[in-house]
Amino acid sequence: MKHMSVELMSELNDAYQVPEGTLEHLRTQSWAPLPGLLNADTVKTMLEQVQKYAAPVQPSETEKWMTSDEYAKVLQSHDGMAWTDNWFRDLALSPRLTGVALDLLDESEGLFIHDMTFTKPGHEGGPTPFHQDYPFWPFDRKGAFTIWIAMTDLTADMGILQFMPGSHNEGPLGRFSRAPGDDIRKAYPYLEDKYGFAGGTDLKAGDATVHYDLTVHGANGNQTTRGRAAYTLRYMPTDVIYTGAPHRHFDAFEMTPGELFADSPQVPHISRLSWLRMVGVTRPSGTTHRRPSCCAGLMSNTSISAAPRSTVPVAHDSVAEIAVAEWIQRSRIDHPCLCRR
Ligand SMILES: O=C(O)CCC(=O)C(=O)O
Repeated sequence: MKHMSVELMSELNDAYQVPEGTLEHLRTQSWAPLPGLLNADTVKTMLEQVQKYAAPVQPSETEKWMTSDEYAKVLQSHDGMAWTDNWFRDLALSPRLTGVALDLLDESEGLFIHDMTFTKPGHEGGPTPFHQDYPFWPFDRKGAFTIWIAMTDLTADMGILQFMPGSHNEGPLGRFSRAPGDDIRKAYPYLEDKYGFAGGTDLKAGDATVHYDLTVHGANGNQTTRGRAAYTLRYMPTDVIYTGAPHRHFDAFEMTPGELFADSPQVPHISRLSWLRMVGVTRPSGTTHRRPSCCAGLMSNTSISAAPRSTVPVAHDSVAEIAVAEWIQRSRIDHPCLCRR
């Protein structure tokens, strides 16, 4: 499958300045806005890529609710594109998106784990029942989050994602799916009064929100005639262990319960290296590259010289300084695995 165009890639090499207070907002409110994460041209191309190339989600035995006609009126999805299509891989591992993910993880390294579209059909697309994501995922701990990106201009009456602020502090509340009627509020009627709702307001194409895997979230129905299209990217910390709970996307990784996701060749690592590449700084001479096992044979260990100071754009000086300091301190680099399996 084809890679991203140079023009688009150069835009995705541009840092997104996460608005001040975003991490604090996420930690206290369970979600946060990321206005203008991508520009309208990028999401237009993204929508075209989805429509042209992506296959609809293939639910597994444990997710039969996703195949029902009722569910098709709530959401229609594609997922795992970044595991089959270089275009989506390039997007998910771009400096712009990995930079945001690392800022939200508040770490210098993390993992990219999943991508998925969520289109709520026009002509009375049903509401998305409120739920948490974590109970469906084979993760031994919390910490993953979803970046939900509007693929066109969206208005509130299209059923934009809403969040219960503070609800991630409840811990896992059990499996409530996105199937019509299976709403977490039925089992926990107190949630609505305790937390209320946030989000759900108009978004421009390329605006995004982020929510934790434990955040209780859902959406109203789509009262317009236009489909409400969103693309999501999911990232998580490096210390999460695979539990073996069935899940159509993670099953394909063929992991052993108890294994670190970080050790799976199917799971791309993200690190501040993306930033280093972006600002034109490369490896100091004499250091070697620690390769994930999946890339063995595809790349050779190399010694690369640091780029001349003058290649670092002035606007990114502070970012470059921080990244270089972290890099030298760690004395080794993991890099996103770009090989296909
Ligand atoms: O887009 C929607 O309505 C649901 C999305 C969702 O549940 C998620 O991003 O975790």
